[in-house]
Amino acid sequence: MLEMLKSKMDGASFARLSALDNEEVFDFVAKAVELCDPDSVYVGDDSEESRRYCRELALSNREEMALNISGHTVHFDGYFDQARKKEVTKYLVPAGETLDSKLNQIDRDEGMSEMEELQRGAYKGRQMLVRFFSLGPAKSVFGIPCLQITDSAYVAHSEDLLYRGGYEAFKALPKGGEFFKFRHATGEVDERMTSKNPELNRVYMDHTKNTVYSVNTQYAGNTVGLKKLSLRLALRKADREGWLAEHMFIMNVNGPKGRGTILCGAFPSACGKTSTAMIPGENIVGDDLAYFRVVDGEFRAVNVESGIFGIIADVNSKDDPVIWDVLHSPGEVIFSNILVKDGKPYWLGMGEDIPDEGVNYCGEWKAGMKGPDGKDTTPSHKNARYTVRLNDLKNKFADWDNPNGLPVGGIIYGGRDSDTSVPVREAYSWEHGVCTMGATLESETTAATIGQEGVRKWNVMSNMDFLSMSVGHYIKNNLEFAKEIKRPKVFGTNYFLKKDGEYLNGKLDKSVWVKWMELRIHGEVDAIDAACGLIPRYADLKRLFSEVLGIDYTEDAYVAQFTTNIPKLVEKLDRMDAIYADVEDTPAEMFEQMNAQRTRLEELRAKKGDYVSPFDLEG
Ligand code: SPV
Ligand code: MN
Repeated sequence: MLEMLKSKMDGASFARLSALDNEEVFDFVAKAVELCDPDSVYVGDDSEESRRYCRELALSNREEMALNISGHTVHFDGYFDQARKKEVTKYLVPAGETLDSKLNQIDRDEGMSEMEELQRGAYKGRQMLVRFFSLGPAKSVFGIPCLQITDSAYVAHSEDLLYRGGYEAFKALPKGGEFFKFRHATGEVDERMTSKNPELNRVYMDHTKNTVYSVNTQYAGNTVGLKKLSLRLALRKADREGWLAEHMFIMNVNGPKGRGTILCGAFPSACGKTSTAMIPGENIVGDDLAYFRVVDGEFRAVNVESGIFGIIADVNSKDDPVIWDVLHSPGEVIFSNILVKDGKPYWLGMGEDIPDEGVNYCGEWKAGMKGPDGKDTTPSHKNARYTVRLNDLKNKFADWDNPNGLPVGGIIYGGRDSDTSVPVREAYSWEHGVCTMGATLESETTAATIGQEGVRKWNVMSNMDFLSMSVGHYIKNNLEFAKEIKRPKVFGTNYFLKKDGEYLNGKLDKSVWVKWMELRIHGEVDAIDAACGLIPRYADLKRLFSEVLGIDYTEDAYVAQFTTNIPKLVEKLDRMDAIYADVEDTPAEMFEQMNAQRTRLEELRAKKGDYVSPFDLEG
């Protein structure tokens, strides 16, 4: 086998591969060579030379094009390949095994033969890239070594920005040591290097073999193995080993006297996740994926990634100065699916005039053009993105890469809801928060999403798309995690409360909510019991609004934002009862917490009526 592999690669690549002395790696590489039939194979390590090789290959094979600023490139995905595709993302289930009936799945043998057919000969005329990365810090209890095989230099380049190198971790791996592996094949492409056969896009996950396959797609959410493909595998591994893999940002909030407190947050898309992680004056640790473990008796978290694959729409110089600066300075940045005119990138909501022609996700684009499906097009796709290294952000947390993780003070579950929940509230306990804030997380559809506006979508811990077990089992894992130690406080946020069609909060108000949470974690402010959690006192918010934003926070604003809306909160419990009646393995605790919340709300209603001002609660 090694002889066959040797014939496909140069001496340096072969030396790097054979130095690993790992049969499972050799087998996976050999299988890819036999099946996909590349002209040649490149094996990289953690060196700058390997990174440069992939970066330059992405340019020479036209998966990326250089932009005016040095180091900046643009990558395009096909018109029908602009996001993750749930319908074609399936678990390969071996005969005799059952997965939760709500998970998208296919018989393993059937799925494997379909995938092999689609990938057979797919690397002909191309070079196969073999790269090694680490999920989480490599030399750490959190780290998971990963092997990525792909014929896309854009995928490898993205991974060099988004993940820590893992070649040395593979070298140090004991015999039989566990790792994740990914085999992606670009498939047939057109002259723009985008899929000719997007209808044949498949993402198949073999959770029994820690392996994910994908084909006929370029979009990073389907191809970059370490991002969402790995999250499904990590959820299974975490389940086996008693830790948690979450779809959360991590940030450091600066408290009084130089104190820092780590908050992690799960927000479905378009609920304020990245903007919270990037609040001016605080520090970002990560914006998308977190692993939690108990380390030395503490609840600790690592950023699984080392970069950001962020939505670029609405990034502007005023609201997002840190990202804006990175996107306008020399250095490695991959823009994807934005509009390019004369070597300059443009995107929706950037706060500048956007040209009415250029090159974008449609190809040569002109304003008013319809897409191949007859739909209206936009200058830049609403899911257009930037890929950058965390180290390039001025507001990164200095200790973001700590191999022991960072001690977590609080967890936030953030939804989008126009009429039910107050802007910020604290759970009575870990269990109360996990059940009534995380497991009942909802997001309303917006004008930017497909379908009707204002429809509530249930999204457990914002991790729903990635669950590789039943919802009930996942909630149970959250409830049971870290039982023996002090758990973080849990908070619920909602930045989207409206009255008469107008938002009740300013965009920057979240800066105040995180400061309040930070003080609560250290027991430095009191709170008011509002039957579904603890809410801030007026005096504390008045002071914080003044200190943080220089705003005079009025009693009227406080009443409008923090009135307990009992009819709407009960409606939410009704919705959740109906949903959970149909969820397999729901822990009893879930129903207990929801019933207790209902009782508290009904008792409050009997005393104070349907709508209870926070001043009425205080009194
Ligand atoms: C998300 O959609 O949650 C993302 C981008 O972070 S993707 O890579 O598509 O998952
Ligand atoms: Mn995400």
